[in-house]
Amino acid sequence: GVHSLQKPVRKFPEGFKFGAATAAYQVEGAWNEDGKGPSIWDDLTHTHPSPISDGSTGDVAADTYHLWKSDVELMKQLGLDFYRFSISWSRILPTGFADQINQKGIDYYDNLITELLKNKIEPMVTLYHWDLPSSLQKLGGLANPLIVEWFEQYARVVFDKFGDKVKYWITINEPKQICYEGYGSTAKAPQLNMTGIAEYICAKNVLLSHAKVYHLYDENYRYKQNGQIGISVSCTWYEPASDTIEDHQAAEDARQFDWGQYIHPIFSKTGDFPLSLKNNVRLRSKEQGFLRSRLPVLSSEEIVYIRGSSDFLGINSYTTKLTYRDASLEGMYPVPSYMDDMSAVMVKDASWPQAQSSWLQSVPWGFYKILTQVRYLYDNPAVWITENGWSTSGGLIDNDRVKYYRTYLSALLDAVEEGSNIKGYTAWSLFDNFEWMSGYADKFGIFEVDFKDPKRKRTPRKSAHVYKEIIRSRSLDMNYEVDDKTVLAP
Ligand code: PNW
Repeated sequence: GVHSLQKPVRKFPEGFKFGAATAAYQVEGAWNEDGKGPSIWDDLTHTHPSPISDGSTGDVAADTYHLWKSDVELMKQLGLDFYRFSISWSRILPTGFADQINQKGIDYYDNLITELLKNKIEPMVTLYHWDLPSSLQKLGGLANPLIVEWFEQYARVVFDKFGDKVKYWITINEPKQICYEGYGSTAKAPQLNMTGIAEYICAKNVLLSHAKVYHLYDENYRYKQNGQIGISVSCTWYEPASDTIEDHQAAEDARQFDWGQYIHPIFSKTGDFPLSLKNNVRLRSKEQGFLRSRLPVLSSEEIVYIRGSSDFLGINSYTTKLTYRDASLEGMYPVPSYMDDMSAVMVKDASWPQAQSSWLQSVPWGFYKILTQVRYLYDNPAVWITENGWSTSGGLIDNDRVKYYRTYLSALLDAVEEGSNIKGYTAWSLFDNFEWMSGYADKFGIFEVDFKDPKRKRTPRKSAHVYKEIIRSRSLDMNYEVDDKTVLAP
């Protein structure tokens, strides 16, 4: 299609920023060092038998807790404009509450942030990337509405300690993955597995937690710290499997359930959950004998409180799925369930390039469609691509990852040229890391990490060389070549 290689060299707009991302549990290690409290991912990975496919844990991971200084040196050589990482809540507040502040945890992040700034790399900090303090999970975690206050108290400590140096904040990484995968299924901690009920309760609490911390920053910190604060939402493109009206509606429902559920309340003019989500869950709930919709109501005060509560939209985007409607859905999904409420079926297209991760296929035009839809539906908000990347089973000559990055960046430039207000792009990931239930088998790093080496040696893959040149030249040159020998014998 149009997302082609017709122009061999394309320039990024003036001021466009390039970064790379990690998340605390996936890279830090030091799970019980220097006073850190346990999180739900420590608890899950320490269960016997292990639920992680390779039996691994994040106990050591890429050991960035000890290697932060040399890691910043690698980032500098790569030329990063910014580094996106997350703070481990229980590393700085071991009980989850602000009664005990763990100074060694504060020092770790303070050292990292100071070293980044010394090297002219802007820190972009995520407050919550899935590692809830265990104590708060005992109280129900994100199913307890008090999470809003707990999250605010944590954010206060973080803004007080680091807000003079950090100018880009992300409250929450990927509400859908937190709520559906963690509370509606067993795909993530805490494996609550109460679909049809728990992910919707979680959704309301996540939106209110996000809004609370946005308003906290906006009212009490912005005037003196002058930063920006947003949220990162994962956006998959759902393409109708055929040209029937039914399949188009199924794809639209899937988009509204997947990301409209979180973006619409914050970024639309009207606020609140999307209409199709409210209608689908209400009708199904009634048929099933529930006296109220399983989707909690947002009061008019809550709608106003959430609406507009973001300076920018962070988009994490990886892939596309074909979507069709199956009128009967006979026995396909449990009742009640999120999947049954959506009544759409998602499948892969065998012709799309397949990554190591089973859910991930390369579909650059789907990324373009996400960016175009977001521009159209939400009045062209400021967007940061806060994650995008490709997994392999390993190896330094990662030509498929290079191709993925180039074709997705080209699709991004198509959207920018049509008017999308995209401020920056973040590669997931800087390093190979603990890929949740897949352990260390799915490798997303532009730097390889040797997990058998006690020193966790890092080596740049071909994609790191190519990304470095994209950043240096502020442009995308499809013909720029890196010699395999340079990669293999650095
Ligand atoms: C993200 N999808 O999750 C997470 O933020 C990272 O921690 C993780 O390591 C990375 O992607 C790779 O899995 C995803 O809908 C969320 O396709 C959603 C999707 C994919 C990944």
